[in-house]
Amino acid sequence: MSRLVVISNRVAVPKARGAAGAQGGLAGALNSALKKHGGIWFGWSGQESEDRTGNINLQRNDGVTIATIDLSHRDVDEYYNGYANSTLWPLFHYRLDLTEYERETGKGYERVNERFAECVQPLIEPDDLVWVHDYHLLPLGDRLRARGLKNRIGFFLHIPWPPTRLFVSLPFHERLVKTMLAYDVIGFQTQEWLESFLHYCTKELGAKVDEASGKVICDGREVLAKAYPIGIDWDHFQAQRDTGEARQAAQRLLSSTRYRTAMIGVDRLDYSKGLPERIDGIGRFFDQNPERVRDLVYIQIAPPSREDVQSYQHIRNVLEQKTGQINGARSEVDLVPIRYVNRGYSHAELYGFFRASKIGLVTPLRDGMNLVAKEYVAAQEPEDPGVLILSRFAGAAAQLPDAVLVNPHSPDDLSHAIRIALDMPLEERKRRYEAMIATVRDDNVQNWTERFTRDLAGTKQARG
Ligand code: ADQ
Repeated sequence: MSRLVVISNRVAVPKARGAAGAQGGLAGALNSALKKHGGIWFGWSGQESEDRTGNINLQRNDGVTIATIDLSHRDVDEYYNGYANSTLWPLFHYRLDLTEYERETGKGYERVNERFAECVQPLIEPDDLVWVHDYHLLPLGDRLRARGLKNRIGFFLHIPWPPTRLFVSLPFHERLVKTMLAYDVIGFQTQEWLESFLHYCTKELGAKVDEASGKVICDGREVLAKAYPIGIDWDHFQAQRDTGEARQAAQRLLSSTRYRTAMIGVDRLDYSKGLPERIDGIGRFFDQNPERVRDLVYIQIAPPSREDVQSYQHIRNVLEQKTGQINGARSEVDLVPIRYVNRGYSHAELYGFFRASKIGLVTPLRDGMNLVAKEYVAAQEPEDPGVLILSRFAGAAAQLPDAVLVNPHSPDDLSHAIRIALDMPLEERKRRYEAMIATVRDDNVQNWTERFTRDLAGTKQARG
């Protein structure tokens, strides 16, 4: 079996002791795939330093090598905060209004991708499978090929691929996508993002798509482009159920929301997650159903992210203001309708909170997949499951059509969905839960890793 080399912006270093099973989600799955294949996980350490000697920090753990490099302050500013998070992230989430096009940050992005290639190349052996992750590293495969690497190289995009009409607003879009043709396999979360990518390749690059094999044929190259919907680490998440931490978390929430239905939202504080729109929807529900204000408590867990980027500071202010307005108008001595918690929690605690909440509200304006939706379903009590309200614009909606699907831009739609969820009879809750749980269990992150690496291993090696 070939070794695996995973390359992503950040790496998740396993906890030193008892790492197996201690870590969930994508990080846990990639670490277990790495353990199985043996191999390396390479990325940025998260640290800034001006040292350009090309030092790589190496750490070995259970047959897996974690290799990281530091970046300079300028690199972080231009590549990470700049091009990746102020250009590609908003553009790929359909937010042209927030997208910044700066020549300097584009150059910084190319420079850091070149630096990644330069540093990781000596660590790669001829038979290794190389798996590059996400929008930070779109041109990395091309940079590795330019250095003569003939290995099989795959790429997975965790976020949406935007429609061609939006994507062409990116200066040098053609150059960027042509670099992606250096990969052997390109994976997307859903059929919709895959179709947008194929549309771009055929319309803008004149590529041919072979329907039978799923290959994009362009400039003498053949690339397999396919949807691989990501899932949760089912076993790890289920293992949380019997932990004291999960039970205590559920108990805390239940005892503080007695006689009321707890509705929960858990998100990174990011404008793609539709948080202000969600609060507007909840406000509309209270306006339209004043007699039910006492029936519902909404808990929003949203730790800050990417605080160095201006649009992220803005979203935090907007959210605090909207929450404050509703609480100001609707609170009673014994009731605060919205609890906004500005911090993260462990997976065990989240499990407990999800289980104790009879409604899960997941309403991104646009999302590659959204694992919170799947975690919410996974944490439900089968005999008395809660209701998932899910944005039709999340990748997860394609996999979970039995959720209550909503348009997150419409406060009326959200308000209506909350009312339906509050009043949904047990029989219907069970029917919807049973339809969703099989997908959440079977399309788990281990199967996702397996499907991708199997396809990558199946492609022909040695390209020119
Ligand atoms: P994110 O946008 O970060 O990731 P999402 O799928 O919503 O992704 O959540 C990822 C993980 O973070 C989940 O396991 C969740 O429990 C955890 N998390 C989120 N908010 C949290 C909070 N407040 N406290 C604690 N934990 C929290 C990107 C894409 C997604 C895609 C993932 C995986 O944007 O569309 O699903 O990658 O491919």
